[in-house]
Amino acid sequence: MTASSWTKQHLLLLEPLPEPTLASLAEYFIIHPFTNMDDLAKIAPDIRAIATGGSYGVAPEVMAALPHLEIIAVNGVGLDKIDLTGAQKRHIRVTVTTDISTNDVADMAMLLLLALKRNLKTNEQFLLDGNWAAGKLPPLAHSLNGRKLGIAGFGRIGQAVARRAQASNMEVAYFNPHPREGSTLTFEPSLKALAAWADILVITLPATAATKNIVNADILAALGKNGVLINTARGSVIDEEALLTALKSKSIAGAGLDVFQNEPTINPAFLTLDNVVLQPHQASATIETRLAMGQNIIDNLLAYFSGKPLLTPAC
Ligand code: 8YV
Repeated sequence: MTASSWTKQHLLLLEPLPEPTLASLAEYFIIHPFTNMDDLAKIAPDIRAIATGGSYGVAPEVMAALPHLEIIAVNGVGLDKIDLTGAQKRHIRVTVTTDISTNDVADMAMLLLLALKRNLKTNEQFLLDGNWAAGKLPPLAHSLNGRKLGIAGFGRIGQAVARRAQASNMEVAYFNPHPREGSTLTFEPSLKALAAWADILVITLPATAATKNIVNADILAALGKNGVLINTARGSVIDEEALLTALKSKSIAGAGLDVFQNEPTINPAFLTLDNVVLQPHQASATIETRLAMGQNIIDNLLAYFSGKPLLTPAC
């Protein structure tokens, strides 16, 4: 399809996209970056498509303000900030970037884990402070080799974490609503039992009503004082007050967190801890992956407005 044989539709942009993605998108759509509800009211009747991020989603009032909305293309895989039932009722299609970010997100889980276990932050500070040059040595770190890694949520990302953990010679088991067909790894139907078994608990669960605060004080107590928690899923799956208490009292050893409740204004108590590694929701934020995600958005939108099947529909 060429841009010249195409009638440009109006698209509401709710979250920034990479420049090259925006440039390609602009060949086919009139892009309206969201500013505020008053400005939106002026263009609302024209809008037929939305592009948004997984962590940003679509606010209910924005969806309600768009009478001719037909498709929401999500730059991510998380659907927790989108009213899917409402979309279905209005026959609004929703697409996600299925499987594009899987490996990067799994890499982030391992990065957080290795940074914690191998004292990456404190060792670098030690070097920068001149301690090494002064002939000192930092304390020894901890090995991943032979450790037990439990994965909560065994979809694509959970399985990609498992492959990496096995390559690091770790024992792996998983918690999931059901055993994953074809997997030879140990399925553990109880999250608490998995946490009690594991040295490291990696959360790759989707954010749903059922998983809200699923990692609570009980699970953290089961993980224990040598246990490490890694979260690359969504902040809502962890009871953050319980986690902060566990981290402050050292009743777990540490946490590697890429996601939080109330992003980006996260609970400031996280900033005061010495047993955490924190990232500003960067698991899928590589140039390669974000450009591929952007292309997926464009391809889905073009397919939809050409009457072709969606590439990666969520509904
Ligand atoms: C992105 C995400 O950070 O896939 C998701 O659901 O949360 C991430 O990949 C986000 O969608 C970027 O907008």
